[in-house]
Amino acid sequence: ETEAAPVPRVAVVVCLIKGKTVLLGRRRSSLGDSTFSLPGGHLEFGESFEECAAREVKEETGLEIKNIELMTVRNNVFLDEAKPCQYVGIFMRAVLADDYQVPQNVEPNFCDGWDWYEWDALPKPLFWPLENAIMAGFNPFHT
Ligand code: 8DG
Ligand code: MG
Ligand code: MG
Repeated sequence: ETEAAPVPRVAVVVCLIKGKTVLLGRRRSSLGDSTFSLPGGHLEFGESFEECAAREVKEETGLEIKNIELMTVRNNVFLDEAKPCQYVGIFMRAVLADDYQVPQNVEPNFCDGWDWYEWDALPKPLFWPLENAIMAGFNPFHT
């Protein structure tokens, strides 16, 4: 059996902000296993970035979001993986539609659970695309 050559894909990730905190979950995935990452996933055909952000956050956490905005774009190439891959990472920012919502771990096979973390005290290790973005100056609290 032959596999198709890899192609770059688009991922939309969401910095969901509540007060001084952001929502992170520990990944259960061959890519970045046990590191902390933002909710997000693959852009589907025909979707806007905002629609994808809302859908992925809902699918993974059960949360409804609003004020969804584009923050930055990153090119993440995973060459050291068994299956090399590349993601154009679209970083969005959003807030809860209603502050009383509590995140649910809707996909427990892919995530240990979601929690709010202070931006100045993020958990370690972060998923490296997120770590790299922060080292390059990404900060969802700066406009
Ligand atoms: P889907 O089937 O729901 O569409 O995808 P998923 O299972 O939710 O995919 P994912 O791994 O959560 O996200 C897709 C890719 O996005 C991931 O493999 C690598 C890339 N990505 C980054 N940065 C981040 C990040 O901070 N969080 C997430 N979740 N993905 C990220 O480059
Ligand atoms: Mg997903
Ligand atoms: Mg995901």
